Amino acid sequence: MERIQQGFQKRTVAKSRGRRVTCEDVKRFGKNNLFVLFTVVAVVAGVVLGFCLRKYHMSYRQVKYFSFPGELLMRMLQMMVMPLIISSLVTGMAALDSKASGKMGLRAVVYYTTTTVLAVITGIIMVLIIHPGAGGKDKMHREGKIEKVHSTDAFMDLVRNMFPPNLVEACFKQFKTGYDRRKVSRGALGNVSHGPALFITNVTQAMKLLLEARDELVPVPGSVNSVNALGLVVFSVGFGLVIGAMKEEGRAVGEFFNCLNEAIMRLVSVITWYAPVGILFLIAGKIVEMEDMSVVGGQLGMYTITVIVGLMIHALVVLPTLYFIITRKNPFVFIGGMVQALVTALGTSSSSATLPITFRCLEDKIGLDKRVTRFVLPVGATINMDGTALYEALAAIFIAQVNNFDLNFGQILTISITATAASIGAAGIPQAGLVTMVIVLTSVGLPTDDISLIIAVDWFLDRLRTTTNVLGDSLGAGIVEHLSRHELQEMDLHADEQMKKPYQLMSQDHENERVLGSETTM
Ligand code: 7O9
Repeated sequence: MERIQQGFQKRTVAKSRGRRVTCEDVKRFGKNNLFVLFTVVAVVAGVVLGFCLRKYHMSYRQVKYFSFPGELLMRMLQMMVMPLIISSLVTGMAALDSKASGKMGLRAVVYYTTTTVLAVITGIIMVLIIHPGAGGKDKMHREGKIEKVHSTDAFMDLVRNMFPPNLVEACFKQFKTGYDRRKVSRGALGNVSHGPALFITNVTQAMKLLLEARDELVPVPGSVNSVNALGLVVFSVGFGLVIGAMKEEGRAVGEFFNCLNEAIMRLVSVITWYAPVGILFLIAGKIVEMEDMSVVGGQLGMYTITVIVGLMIHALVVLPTLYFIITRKNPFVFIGGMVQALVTALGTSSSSATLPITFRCLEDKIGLDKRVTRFVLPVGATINMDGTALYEALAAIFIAQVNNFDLNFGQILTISITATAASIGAAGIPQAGLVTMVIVLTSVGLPTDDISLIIAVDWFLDRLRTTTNVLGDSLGAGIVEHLSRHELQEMDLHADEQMKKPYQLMSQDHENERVLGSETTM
């Protein structure tokens, strides 16, 4: 009981401000802020360096060599993601009893859907007000080829990916329906596929069948090389719940995953020291590499501005207001603590690669309860993508505008629903970026080839979407923690009666050690 109270005190003390200030505190504050400063300086330096180097017109090879330190950061972060999501979800679920996890899960899901719908509405309002598509598409630049996708197949792939038949394979492969051209004959004898009909009685009939045979695209199973995050999340949640329910029997495995999680987080704190360098080169490399931006004039320029304004309104007005209404705390203090994760999202343009840094910011800087972050963050990173939802709805309406295609209310509603669904399912759909956009466009009969009009700016807008996605996940964790505070306190108080408690105690004991650990790594 004493240890539990100590743990509880540690957390409340860490959270409260204006307490006795020790020399240690000042040092830690200085270091933390120095670090944020480093990260912000890295972005500015990256942009400046990138623009300075552009005039040297580097070759492709030189650009790749130049971005190497950035590539290394991406690789290091991605290396952490898989063990991190598995261990955090398993321990996060095991540490909660089924009632608490059910309630917390419900709150998280309500938050995800509300914010995604709000994001879509913001995007639609912005694109309707600014109307960036006025003037047609004839003079616009096109880039890339758009693959055709069948929405039903993409949806089935999503569901298939939730249940990977082989967990090891799920760590590097996703199921993706491919298409094959096959001769299919639909003769007088009914639907006959794959080869000659069984009852061909004469040559004329055979000839007729052959003439009527035509090529048809048939779906065939295939796969792409990318982590099947959705499958791993589904498995880890289920596994964690079962371990929690097994009480004493499941303790050993639970402690194993807890230790794994702590170890990974220590590795992450080592990586964070390298992050500013990596971010600098990621950003500079991208700026050196980018095509001449002269294509971004006219409608495409207006479109870019519309997306930026929409994302800013969502990230700096809608989400903070929601946070303030629910928790009555200053959202900008929260966002201030997240700077490092937000900058990493900007640099990497991947919310999953940013996940390790998001964890660190939320647990160490903002001091959220680990039982909440471990559960809410990986799920949020997989299904909550406000920026992506806003972007897809906005892009679809922009494409309608450049085609002078008048959308009625029903069609706008269809776009909202498909954009929401696409952002939720993105992680489960292989090569999601374009595929989800194609699905949104086909839902209202817009030409999918016109995605090539917006590809030129996608790399840039992707970075902003990712930052919004990470912010949405983080504020969500803050809101869910606030709403679940009573259950968490109750669990703290009754901890000694529960078998699962040792995980929490361990993690709280390590909390301080880790901060010290990360200081010594400097
Ligand atoms: C953006 F959390 C993890 F680690 F479990 C996790 C791992 C992988 C979560 C998600 C994924 C994943 O594969 N996500 C994914 C996201 C896959 C395809 C597309 C997207 C959408 O990405 C965003 C966008 O393009 O708008 C954005 N780049 O948030 O990462």
